[in-house]
Amino acid sequence: MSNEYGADQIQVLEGLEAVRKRPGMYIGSTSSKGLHHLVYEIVDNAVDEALAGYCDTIEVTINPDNSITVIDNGRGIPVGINQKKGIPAVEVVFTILHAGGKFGGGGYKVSGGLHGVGASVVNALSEWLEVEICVDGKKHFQRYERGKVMNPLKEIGEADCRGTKVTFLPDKDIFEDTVYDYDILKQRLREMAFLTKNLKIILRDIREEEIKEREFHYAGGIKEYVEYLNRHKDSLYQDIIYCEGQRDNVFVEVAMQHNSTYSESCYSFVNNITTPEGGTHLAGFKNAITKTFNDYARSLKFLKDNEANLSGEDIREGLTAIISIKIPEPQFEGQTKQKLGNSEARGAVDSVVSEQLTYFLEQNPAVAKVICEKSIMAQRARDAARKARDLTRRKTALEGTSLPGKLADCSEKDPAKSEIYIVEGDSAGGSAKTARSRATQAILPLRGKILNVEKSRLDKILVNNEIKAMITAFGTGISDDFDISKLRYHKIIIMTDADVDGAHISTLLLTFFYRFMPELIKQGYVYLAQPPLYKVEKSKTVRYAYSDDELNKILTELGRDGNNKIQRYKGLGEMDAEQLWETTMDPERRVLLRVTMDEEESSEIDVTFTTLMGDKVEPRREFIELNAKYVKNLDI
Ligand code: 28F
Repeated sequence: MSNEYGADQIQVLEGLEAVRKRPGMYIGSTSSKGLHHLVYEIVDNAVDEALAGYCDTIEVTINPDNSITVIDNGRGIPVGINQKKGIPAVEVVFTILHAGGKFGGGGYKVSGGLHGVGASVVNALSEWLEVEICVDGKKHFQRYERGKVMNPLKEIGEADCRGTKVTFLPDKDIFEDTVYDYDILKQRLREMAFLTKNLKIILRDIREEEIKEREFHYAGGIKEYVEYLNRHKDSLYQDIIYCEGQRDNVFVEVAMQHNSTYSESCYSFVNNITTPEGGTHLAGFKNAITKTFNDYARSLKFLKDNEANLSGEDIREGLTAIISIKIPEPQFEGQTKQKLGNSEARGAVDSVVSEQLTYFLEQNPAVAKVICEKSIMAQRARDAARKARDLTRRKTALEGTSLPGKLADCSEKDPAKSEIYIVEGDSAGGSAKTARSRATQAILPLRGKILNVEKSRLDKILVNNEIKAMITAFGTGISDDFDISKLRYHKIIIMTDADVDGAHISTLLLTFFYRFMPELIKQGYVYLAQPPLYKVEKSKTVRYAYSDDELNKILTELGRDGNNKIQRYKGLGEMDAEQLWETTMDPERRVLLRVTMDEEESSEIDVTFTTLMGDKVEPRREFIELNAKYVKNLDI
């Protein structure tokens, strides 16, 4: 290494050494999430170049050694000497920790939208990183190892195009696991492509002989995103309502469309980063649509003078929307730093949406009428639901919290030590009641079909007996009344048959939790029991298999002669109480799958549930057949 690098190098090393010492501070975690984050950091820089208007294609390749190559066709990172540091600008980008690259508790970058932020962090956490820049007909190259410069930037030949290519191998000393997941990258890159219209992102996986490749390119941007999110739902009208504009240095883009379901799916983004907790931009959007639709409904007499205003919830019933803003200096607030705080964002979104939505409604009276009518229906249902709820509240006030009759409660009163099994069918419920450990395990049998909450409004949901039983048993209440501190069991275990119907019932239950008690899932209180598929008997030995693979393994172990008796369990009902205890309920021996959700991926979970539960029969069947994948999507 040449001498002139010496002085700078010391300072540089100090910076990147800090990243290696406390990687979590910079990329959130060193789990799989952090590993994938490295790719997003590099791709972000290429996307910034696209947003600046100089690049239209980004290629991401997962190489056979699990290194990643990202290529863009932008201007190329500048190679000239940076005046302040006295080294090439590209070396500054990769070796000096930029002030902007800070992470809050939730793992979100709080950047000023600067080019190159994050590249040095990726470099610090890579065994090696190589950058190739094509600019002015020349190709330049530099290699780093664990953040250290291995050679002065050098020219390595001619170039007939422009752009930046970065290849890096995540450091095995830093990351728990260094194997990339194609589907995770696919998800995020698709989202990035939706959020940046006209940008083409190609993902390629060349690890296996059979190469995987996807191209994401959406001329319609977030309009196409809304179309995609509604793809398995029945939309109430053809058009996607779209607003775009700039106020106070805030660039605002909104796309929305109503569907025939009763739930709301609004996703907000700031500088292409999702904000699961919303913030000022989302508040501005909600305010704008509430005001605009009420004004419109009044002026066209959909709402009479003596009738109350539509609430925001009424208008957003069945609404899918993407709110995407670009802002120079985003400020994030709240415990997890996921909530946008900039007040100018509220005004900007409100103003752009109010103005353009008013115009749209005037131009499209048929669409406007459909939305007003749907909102008025929602308003009536909400009134009815409130009355039903008041009634149940009054009842509980009078009777105390009377638990449902079907519930066989446990004697333990400490929620942390208590669990409740939600069991499909009366007969299995009976076995479970006999089998259980009374002290800590409560059993709630559910009769027949569970109401599909995707297809029902709140008023209908609240009078459904199975749902009422669950709400009272859990003790938490639902929606706005939900209070996690009142939860009576810290394990809610769904136990259904290991077949397609059982999977369907589990999904109906999960959908209900997800829509009305999402905290149960977010805080990890919901589990799926795993009943065995087979019982294998050989003389005195009894073994249970939970998958076909396991069955094969057991048969091999026991010897594949004619003396194995194999029983296939078609349902929980075929097991007696003792077998049920041994295989599925005994805390010492059972396997439970915890249901979790990643807030950043909530738009995908949403699709998972609607695909299964919505009105369109075909995608549902397809989905149930792909059950294994569904489990994976839910990250169980
Ligand atoms: C594969 C990853 O990182 N692409 C990038 C550029 C372009 C410029 C730039 C990047 C200037 C001084 C910071 C070029 N020409 N892909 C990428 N493309 N960074 S990163 O500038 C970096 C700043 O230091 C660029 C004129 N202005 C900017």
